[in-house]
Amino acid sequence: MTNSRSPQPNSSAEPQTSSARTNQQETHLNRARASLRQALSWYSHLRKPGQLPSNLELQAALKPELEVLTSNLNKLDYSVIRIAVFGLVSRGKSAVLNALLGQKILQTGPLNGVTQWPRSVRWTPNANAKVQVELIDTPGLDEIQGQTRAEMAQDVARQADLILFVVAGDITRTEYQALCELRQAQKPLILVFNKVDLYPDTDKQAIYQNLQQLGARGGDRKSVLLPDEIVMVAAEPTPLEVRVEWPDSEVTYEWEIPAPQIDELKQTILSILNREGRSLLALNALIQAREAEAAIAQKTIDLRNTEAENLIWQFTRYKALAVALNPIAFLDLLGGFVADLALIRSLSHLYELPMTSYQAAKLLKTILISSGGLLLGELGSSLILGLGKTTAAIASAESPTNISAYAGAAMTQAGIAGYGSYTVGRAAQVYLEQGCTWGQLGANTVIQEILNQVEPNTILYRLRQELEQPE
Ligand SMILES: Nc1nc2c(ncn2[C@@H]2O[C@H](COP(=O)(O)OP(=O)(O)O)[C@@H](O)[C@H]2O)c(=O)[nH]1
Ligand SMILES: [Mg+2]
Repeated sequence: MTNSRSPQPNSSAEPQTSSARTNQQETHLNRARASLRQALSWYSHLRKPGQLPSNLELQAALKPELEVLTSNLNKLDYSVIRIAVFGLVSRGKSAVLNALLGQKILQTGPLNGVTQWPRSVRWTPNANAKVQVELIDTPGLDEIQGQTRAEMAQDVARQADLILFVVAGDITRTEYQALCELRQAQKPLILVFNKVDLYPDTDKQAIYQNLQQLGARGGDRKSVLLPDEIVMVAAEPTPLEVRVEWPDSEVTYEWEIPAPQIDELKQTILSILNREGRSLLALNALIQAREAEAAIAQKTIDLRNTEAENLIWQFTRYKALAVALNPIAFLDLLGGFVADLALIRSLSHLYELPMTSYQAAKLLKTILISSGGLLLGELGSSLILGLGKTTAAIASAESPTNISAYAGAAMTQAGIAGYGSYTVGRAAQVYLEQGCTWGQLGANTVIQEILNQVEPNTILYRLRQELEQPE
């Protein structure tokens, strides 16, 4: 008898061996790099000065986005993971980073405002790490006010690949709000419960359980935190006064600084970095690239708005005229189709957004289908009126009175065709605004690729549901 078991297809949900995982992470990094390189070459070389009057202005406007693309590509090339620390004032954010670093590099202190600006420090967690880590210290979320605070937090969170949120006991309302806001950044987050040396064991456990419950209770059905994303540390334990008895029976008191308790956090971070660090890095770079590309498209479209309007109208008139003057049915239909295609090509050229003829044709098809009724009307009228027009044209050759019949059919048809062209132009504008991140090696495509491959036990897997929701 033959073996009834058939070989199982290698599903992405199955746990992988560590070497397979390493390969996969490497692939993710390479795909992200390729995607960013493609984007950079599209956007930095296409916009040469001199071709259009607004080019210089456009170049200046796009500088920040091009910088985002460049800096993310660098990050990928050097595999630098950014870990940012957040929390309210004096929770020990700087102290936690110092404890990870193993030396007191960042200033800490009981006074508010010791850390004024985000600061970053290189960390080499272990000798054979495949990634480099940059630790980013920030001021307390309650130290800077209003708009600046929100901007700083957003900015740092956007750049971070992993977020440490430091609390020092039961969480306050402000902290909970800040935590939820940070979760919006859709980045992996570890809740660090610091200063555990200040609490007796029972209190410590009670607070830990509170934090767990709070994490599980997140808004809109999603949990804010999983239990293994909460870690207890004592980054800079309070010095203890110890009594020292000397051989000559003299007694003195000395301050002893207990060793920090930081190993569990270090291990948690290391295992994340090891398991999915490079994939997280790739994904984050792609997400930032996608944002930058959307901004590039938007700015280009805004700056070229007048030219685009003119172009659309020009094509609309041209198409209407071509359709009206063409006496043969089907040929005008074809002519109209070609005109729409040319309009899409011209628009993408004007915006200098990447679009091949193939993509333009596909886009036109999508538009034809999605704008249904109106364009069907156009097609229908092309056929019926076109046939009528052909008949009228034949008839008008025999009798001059029939010319008016021809003209009537032609005018109606031209009006509908022209309007159709206008719709196509508008739809193409919208598509170009959002569409160039799709397509081969487009940021969205590669993001999907990576997300489709993540394993169930990873942070990425958990982020997937959130990331997959359309923006
Ligand atoms: N007892 C105790 N105190 C700590 C611990 N970590 C930090 N601190 C103290 O908390 C204060 C604020 O620390 P700092 O790192 O400057 O807080 P930040 O404002 O969040 O950066 C300092 O006086 C630290 O000595 C800890 O684990 N245990
Ligand atoms: Mg600080």
